Amino acid sequence: MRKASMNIEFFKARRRRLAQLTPGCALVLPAWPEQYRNADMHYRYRCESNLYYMTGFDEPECVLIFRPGKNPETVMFVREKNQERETWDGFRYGLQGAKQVFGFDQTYSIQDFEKLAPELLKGCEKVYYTLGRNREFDHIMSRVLIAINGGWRPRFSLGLPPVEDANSLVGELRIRKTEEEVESMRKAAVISAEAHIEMMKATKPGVTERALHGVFLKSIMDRGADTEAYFGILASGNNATTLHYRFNEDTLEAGQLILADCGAEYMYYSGDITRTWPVNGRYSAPQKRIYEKILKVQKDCIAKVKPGVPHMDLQRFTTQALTEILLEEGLVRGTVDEVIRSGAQIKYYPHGVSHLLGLDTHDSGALQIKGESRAMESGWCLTIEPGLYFPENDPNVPAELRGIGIRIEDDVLVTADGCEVMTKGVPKEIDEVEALIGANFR
Ligand SMILES: [Mn+2]
Repeated sequence: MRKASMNIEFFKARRRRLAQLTPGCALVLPAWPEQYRNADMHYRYRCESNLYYMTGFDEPECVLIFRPGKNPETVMFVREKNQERETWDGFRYGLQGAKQVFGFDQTYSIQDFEKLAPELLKGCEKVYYTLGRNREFDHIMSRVLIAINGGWRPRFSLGLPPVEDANSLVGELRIRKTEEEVESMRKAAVISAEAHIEMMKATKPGVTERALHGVFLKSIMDRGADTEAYFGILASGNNATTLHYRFNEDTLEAGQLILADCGAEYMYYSGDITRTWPVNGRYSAPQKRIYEKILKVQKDCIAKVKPGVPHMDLQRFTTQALTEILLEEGLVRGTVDEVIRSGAQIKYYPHGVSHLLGLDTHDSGALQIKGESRAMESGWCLTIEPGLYFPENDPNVPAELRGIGIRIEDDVLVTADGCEVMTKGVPKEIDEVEALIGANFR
């Protein structure tokens, strides 16, 4: 028997909060489809985060129908017990087990979803369902929605019920982390930080990007992480100027920097850290100069995180500060305002400085409301990750900077009067980083 990952009362409390927001409505959340290679090889199944957030249930092939104020209120469609399938794929709770362990009001077989769902959704003022994320289930859901009021024929049908986006609704809860979520976030952050230190210690010329990725995976799994939160980026030299470099197939050379963007997933919560360090243990003069400037921008940006500050201010600030660096280094011309107006800095700073972090590495929750940037609130978890990237084939880049890509990323929790850097365990000061490189070989 598997055990639920968090106290079931936490998930019940979330459903009570959602019920207050949506009386008379219904929420439909399907699991992700399972992934196969060659229709035969199985991958690890990763539960859908909204469904997990509302239930704590992490099996594939299930659907939640939550009907605030109705009886039964929490209805789960799950896989039935099946001895043969469990021999191959492992334990499943089944209808009885799911109901008992997770405190659902009613469970049905997933096989009966399409038959029973229209009746359960009938009379609900509004159905929260996210279209376009799960194409397979969209087809089922469109048939269910049409069936609720008796089909599509105008003479007999009352028409479709109003449908609104479930991800936005649940995102409004997910954006503020509760104390028990923060515990898992901190753990994911600490594990990720320690694994980055292990990668630094295992760095020397001749080691491969892949081998460092392996060091990261071993380090996080040794410390209780389920897996990595996203496919780790191990980008040496010019590879770091590819933002989502994923080949991880080169060998580290003396004189290069290695950019590692890796995070652990712990109890389904993400860490997300980037550090950039010298392969031979010493930053060259130009590498050091750019690194120190970006590090200052990153620390100044972290200092701006507090409740009430519009999240977009972080982007505005880093765009301004990184553009100043580009001007100092001769990569763009004009005044800061002229450069930003023309967008010339985007070539070297092409990404956002911060995203929400939680059950998903790019977590749910609205950062804008009606086109306006939203003010940060205590309980938000986000990344702070400025960077600059100078491709080696860009003739506009001064020769000494070509092939340098640097990003420094930490995970912060917004507190009552500022923020807590959850990933502070991994050094980013130059002397501290240099002291760790290659420590395994000394
Ligand atoms: Mn990130």
